[in-house]
Amino acid sequence: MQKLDSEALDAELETLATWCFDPARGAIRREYKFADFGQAFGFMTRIALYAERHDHHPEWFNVYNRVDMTLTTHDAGGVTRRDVDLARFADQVFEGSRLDARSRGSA
Ligand code: HBI
Repeated sequence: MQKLDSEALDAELETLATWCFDPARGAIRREYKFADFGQAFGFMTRIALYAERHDHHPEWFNVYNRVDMTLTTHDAGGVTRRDVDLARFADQVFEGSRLDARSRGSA
């Protein structure tokens, strides 16, 4: 898979407003914050299952309720559609977990 050229990447980033491009890494990054560690780990579990299914894996750092995610395609040396798809999936899971938390009255 080919990395996105800067025009295509800019167009994707317009609709991924919470993500930023790290030119030094050739990667996109975002931070997620949850109510607690259980919520963060539940999120990571869903992402891990997606990653295995698509053979495309995030670089991430977790401490308690925070997950920092960095997406790049090592094989392509930059950001590809697979990273954009994973970013969108992660955002959907995150939004879903926030709605769940709200309906339980815990956030
Ligand atoms: N995950 N983010 C990311 N980038 C890759 O290039 C990649 C991966 N997961 C598995 C994978 N490549 C395999 O195709 C092998 O290269 C290990």
